[in-house]
Amino acid sequence: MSEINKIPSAENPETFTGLKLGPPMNRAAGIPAIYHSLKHVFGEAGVLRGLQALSALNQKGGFDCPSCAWPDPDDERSGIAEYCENGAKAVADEATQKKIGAEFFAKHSVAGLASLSDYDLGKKGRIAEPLYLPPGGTHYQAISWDNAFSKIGETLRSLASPHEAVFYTSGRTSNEAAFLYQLFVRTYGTNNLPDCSNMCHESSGVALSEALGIGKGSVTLEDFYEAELIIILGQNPGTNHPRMLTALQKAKARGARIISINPLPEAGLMGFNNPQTVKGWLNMDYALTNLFLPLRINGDLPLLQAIEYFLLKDEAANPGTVLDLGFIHNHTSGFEEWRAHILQKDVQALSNDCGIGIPDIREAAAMIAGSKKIIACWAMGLTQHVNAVDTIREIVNLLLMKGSIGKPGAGTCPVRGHSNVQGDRTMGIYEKPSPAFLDALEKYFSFTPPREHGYDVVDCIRAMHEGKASVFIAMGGNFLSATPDTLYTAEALRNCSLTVQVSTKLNRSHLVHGREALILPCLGRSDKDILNGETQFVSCENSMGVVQASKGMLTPVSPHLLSEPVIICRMAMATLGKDSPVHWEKYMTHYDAIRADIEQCIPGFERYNERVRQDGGFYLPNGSREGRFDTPLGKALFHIATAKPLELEDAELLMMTIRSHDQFNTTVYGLDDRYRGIRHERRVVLMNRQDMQDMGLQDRDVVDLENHDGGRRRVAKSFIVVPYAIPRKCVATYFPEANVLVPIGLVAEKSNTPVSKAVRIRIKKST
Ligand SMILES: Nc1nc2c(c(=O)[nH]1)N[C@H]1C(S)=C(S)[C@@H](COP(=O)(O)OP(=O)(O)OC[C@H]3O[C@@H](n4cnc5c(=O)[nH]c(N)nc54)[C@H](O)[C@@H]3O)O[C@H]1N2
Ligand SMILES: Nc1nc2c(c(=O)[nH]1)N[C@H]1C(S)=C(S)[C@@H](COP(=O)(O)OP(=O)(O)OC[C@H]3O[C@@H](n4cnc5c(=O)[nH]c(N)nc54)[C@H](O)[C@@H]3O)O[C@H]1N2
Ligand SMILES: [Mo]
Repeated sequence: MSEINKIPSAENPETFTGLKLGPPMNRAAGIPAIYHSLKHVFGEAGVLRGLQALSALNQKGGFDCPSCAWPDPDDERSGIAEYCENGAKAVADEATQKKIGAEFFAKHSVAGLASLSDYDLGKKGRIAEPLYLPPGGTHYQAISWDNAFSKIGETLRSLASPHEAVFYTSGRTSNEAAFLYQLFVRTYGTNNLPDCSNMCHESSGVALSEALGIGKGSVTLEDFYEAELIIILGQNPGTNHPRMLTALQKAKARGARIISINPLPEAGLMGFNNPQTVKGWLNMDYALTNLFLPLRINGDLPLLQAIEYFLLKDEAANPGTVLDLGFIHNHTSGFEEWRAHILQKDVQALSNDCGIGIPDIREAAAMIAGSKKIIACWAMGLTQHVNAVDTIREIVNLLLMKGSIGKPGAGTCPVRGHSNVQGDRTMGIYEKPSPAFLDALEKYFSFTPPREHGYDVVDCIRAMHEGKASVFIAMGGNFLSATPDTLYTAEALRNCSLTVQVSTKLNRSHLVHGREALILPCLGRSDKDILNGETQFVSCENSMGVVQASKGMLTPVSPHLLSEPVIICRMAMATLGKDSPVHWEKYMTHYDAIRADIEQCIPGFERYNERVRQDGGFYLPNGSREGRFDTPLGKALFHIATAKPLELEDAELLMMTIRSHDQFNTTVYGLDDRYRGIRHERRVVLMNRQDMQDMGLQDRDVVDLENHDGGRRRVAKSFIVVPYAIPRKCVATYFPEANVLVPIGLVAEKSNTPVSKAVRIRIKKST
């Protein structure tokens, strides 16, 4: 077979792995979770290496879990296991002893590898040496680090403008690497710094900054233990933030109640067997949710407004019993206009729009009315919608009317995804940096940073598609598979003259590439990183603004790996030469030198090198946590929004793309979604039984999914229909198999986040 003209596939192959269905579970974790985590770790890393890694995971002096951004307890940490099943899987994935180098790539062409599923690609092992794909080449081949950096430097210097290059970051990058990366990119001359946050919590950042003056959440872990009520919207913690269940369990034991707002009855929201306690081992579980509201996809804004309507009515009937009038008066602005707006709503229409009946809405309102300390948690079920920013501001409205921000036991909790996505933003990975941040860089490093805003994820895809950008460099991640409109993004990447991926593991972004391509293999979180004979550590910021050290301890699988900070320094030196205002060599001798300069440029990092060495790290300042709102008025702002219900045509359904239990974003660890009872298959579409009947579909029929937004026909072929407890007209598929259907033009207002949770689709039986 001639490989030369074959364009590698950008999509997962449309093959089935053999679906097995069981009943969905109503409890998360327990003994099976321990079994599954150990099986993964020992299978990949071997027993000794596996035990070595697990014993250091999330311990003081150890390394930060590369999975999610949920915080570690400040005080007591479970001596044996301060991690969860999915953290252990993430470690196993990274600590694997399998590796692939030039020999492997000489045997396997790019087109051949593209015919494998993400699951099979991920199982190949760690990338062991730098690799280069020449123009017209069919196979990656070895390249020296020096030559790889020269090629990047020459290409970047040859561009007509620095704005023709794009520098992506995924959220595992440490603070140290992130600071150096943005510094390199800005001394080179552009703010083209798109990151995974653009697809993730960008909507939260925008909403919270506008309303409260800081784009981060306000609560700490301790607040959970003091809360009276915890509201969880659009989040599946049992799978994506399993250690949050421990916090919820402890909160419940101290009397908190929980409202869950989600189209699906996710196992982890319903109950929990804590595998770190004796009771959990004995299967004595905790029920978690007190009130479950299975709303329609994107029904959150009307639901929140309906709840607020009843709260305002109750306050009017019994003045001073429901609202925190003192807080509203002293700390907020815009309350009266907002109240008038909510009170003129037709509450029955709101109920119809969200799909939750009035009695349940009243019950939620009663629980909120009776609580003084409320925490609201949310994740992708809220952020990846057209009106995401409005919805999150409505959550803030609800908390503000109750005075539930800026006091113990209460506040905002956007639960972050990647383990250092929040820290990367703090370090300046942002296409729209603030003038104050740029001023600080300008002053300390004596150069003129670019002031014009750069491209975010969606804009950079368009720019590459239109030929306005032609070099794409990624610090981690899997850009092709994580982004929307897979085939459009593939065209964009193929338009580039050079694509560069700094990676640990093989993924589809290595296979859909520019005219020339480089893969630069780096150390992961668990790997030992030695400079000048001294083991280095890096640092990360978790979802609650705690900065902590992370020190890997495993021997790297190959001597040819470099750390991310070293890769960035060498890339910068090869590009900027002697004229660089930054002394890059210094950073490659000891990472203390990086932290010393971060301290000079970013507020909150005073005595960074000293404080990061304290057990448990340190908290960054957070105005909204302290009840100080750094908005233009110096007050927290109420916001008026109107829900525009998504009108579906008769044959249309609304699709959300979600994570299964056996994946971390585009890394597929296994084929099971254990809690949902779906095993050994990922090409499934979860549907309401009634909708199936109306459409003449049977259990396990094979269907094609189609979307037609913006005049482009998008088809995802061959999905197996699975009946599921999901509201009418709503369906669910897995990310990234269904990303091919998410239109590039369908983005959230203000945050430009791809709308991965509300895609209009039509379903046709496969022929
Ligand atoms: N094991 C594991 N851990 C992870 C990840 C992973 O892939 N695997 N990914 C990490 C990352 S980067 C992130 S951002 C987080 C993601 O964490 P989550 O946000 O929990 O991830 P999703 O699977 O996208 O789940 C979205 C949830 O929102 C619900 N939902 C969908 N649409 C709506 C809606 O319109 N309204 C409401 N109320 N709910 C809705 C879905 O039913 C689902 O329960 O997890 C992080 N942690
Ligand atoms: N349809 C749909 N699309 C989505 C989402 C959704 O819910 N639905 N969620 C979005 C969200 S929330 C996010 S955060 C993005 C995620 O987007 P990304 O962050 O781009 O994707 P990941 O799958 O997390 O990236 C995995 C790759 O990172 C590399 N890697 C792992 N560890 C390291 C490391 O330590 N250093 C380096 N340099 N590389 C490393 C490995 O090569 C691995 O293959 O996807 C978004 N896309
Ligand atoms: Mo994310």
